[in-house]
Amino acid sequence: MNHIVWHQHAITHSERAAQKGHRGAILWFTGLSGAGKSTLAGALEAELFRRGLHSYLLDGDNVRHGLCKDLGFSLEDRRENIRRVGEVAKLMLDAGLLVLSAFVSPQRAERDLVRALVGEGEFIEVHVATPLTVCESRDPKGLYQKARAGEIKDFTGISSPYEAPVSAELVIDTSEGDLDSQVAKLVDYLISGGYIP
Ligand code: PPS
Repeated sequence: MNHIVWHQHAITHSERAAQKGHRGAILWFTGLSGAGKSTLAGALEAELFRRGLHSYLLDGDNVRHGLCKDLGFSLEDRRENIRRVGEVAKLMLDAGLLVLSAFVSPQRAERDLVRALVGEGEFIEVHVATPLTVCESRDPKGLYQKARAGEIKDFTGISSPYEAPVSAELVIDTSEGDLDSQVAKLVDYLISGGYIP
């Protein structure tokens, strides 16, 4: 880091927010594989887009095809995955976007590191708290079956730990209620917090 000096942007957060008509924030969806993170974040993004708001969805499966394709699923690699994604999310937040991040992000410390990267109120942790039994019965990609058979190692919830958030801003169990009401809960949070009109 020697000889590298931070370049100060000419445009402030509040100037960007004024131009866009809403504040930026990171909505960080965390939960087990199959919990419904991508479905929920995708549906929220569609609703934000419909309202003319500026957002972008960062999704674990997609990021692992490019930016993080060199990483596996050891706890160390997952930490690096979340570190990189956190930095990208922070840049997008700087650009004034509502950033939706859908990653298992199983370690509390790594999520807290991302929270610490940004300002107060700019990190909204959404615990997608669908129980393991439900995720496993859904098994949309057949991964739980493979993990149980020992064909996939270090699988979250089976052979690798998941540390649930202790004080997430929002908790949503996708096995209860319907998608529309879950999206409405997220939108209400953003409106009541003054993030979006
Ligand atoms: S992490 O822990 O945050 O770095 O994981 P993430 O980048 O979100 O990637 C999770 C998706 O990768 C698939 N997959 C696995 N998940 C958990 N454990 C293991 N070992 C594993 N191997 C592959 C899985 O499809 C996850 O996607 P989702 O959408 O969560 O089901």
